[in-house]
Amino acid sequence: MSILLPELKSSSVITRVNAGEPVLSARDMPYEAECIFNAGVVKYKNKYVMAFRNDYDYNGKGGFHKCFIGLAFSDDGIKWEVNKEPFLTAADIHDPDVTRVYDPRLTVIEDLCYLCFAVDTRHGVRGGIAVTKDLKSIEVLSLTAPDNRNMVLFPEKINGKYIRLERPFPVYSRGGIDRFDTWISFSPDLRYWGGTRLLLAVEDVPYANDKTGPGAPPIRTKAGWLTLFHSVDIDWTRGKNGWEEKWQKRYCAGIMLLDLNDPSKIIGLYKKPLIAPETRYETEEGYRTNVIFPGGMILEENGEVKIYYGASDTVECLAIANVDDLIALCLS
Ligand code: BMA
Repeated sequence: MSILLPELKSSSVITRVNAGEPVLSARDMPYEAECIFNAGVVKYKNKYVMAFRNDYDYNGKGGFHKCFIGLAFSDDGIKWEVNKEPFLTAADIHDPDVTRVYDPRLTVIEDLCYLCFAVDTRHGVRGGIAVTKDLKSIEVLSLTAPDNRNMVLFPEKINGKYIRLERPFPVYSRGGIDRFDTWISFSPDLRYWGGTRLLLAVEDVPYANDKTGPGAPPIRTKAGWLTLFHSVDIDWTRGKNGWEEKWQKRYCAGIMLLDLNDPSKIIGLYKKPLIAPETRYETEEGYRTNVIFPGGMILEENGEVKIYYGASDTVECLAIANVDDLIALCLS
């Protein structure tokens, strides 16, 4: 197959903080760590809080034996102090079927901090939702049926319902290949979910041919819910990249606007990537190259938007943009 989408560039409204150097990586960790990435970030109790994934103990064959979720705190969203202990391990889920926990996303709703995460189990991949008041102990509220992950919660109820975005993996019905889309579901209590609808299909994104999935929890703006997602294109001519024998996918960050009162309606979608892999950390170094995986977005009072993303499944990076520029892209 020929190269389908050779040239993808980040939008010029984006500026990479620290000239693209990571804001958090394995060298900042107080414990054994190899890959620090795919973080969720919120402001909670006057601090920036980051929950990140730590994969370590490489198995020599394209994977890691161990993985947990760690926590870091910051006063400015740029310099981070890491908690000495892991925040959430597979054992903390108290389900013997769970083997790994990863890809955290954080949302504050009415003064409580919610954590969405993925778990690998012996019977499939599931998406979890947990709540914490103190960022020490957590209560797991729900786990989806397999296979599902990449869940994010909206920061407020809409029409009396909690809302989440999610990414099931329907392998039979989409032709036996990756062809995975972003869905939206509703809940009265964060435990029971329904009303599920398709939100963003692969074919809706001009630069994707493989999958789309939720990125950071959406943020409220006057124009609509500003919503990041990840998009994936695959090219079978891509060969060895990073540490793996073969890695033929590319992940970009995309952006769209959802209707404030009915977020199952897309009211604007930028037709090109917001962030495409370009820097050394994003394209050359790391475990898997060419992966931008956005998981946190914060709107500051001055209109600056901080976008946190995992780069190459190895480090955590930060880009900034102005909220009006992001809205304009979605409506262009
Ligand atoms: C996805 C998830 C992410 C990861 C990405 C790229 O399917 O596993 O955690 O960042 O692949 O490897």
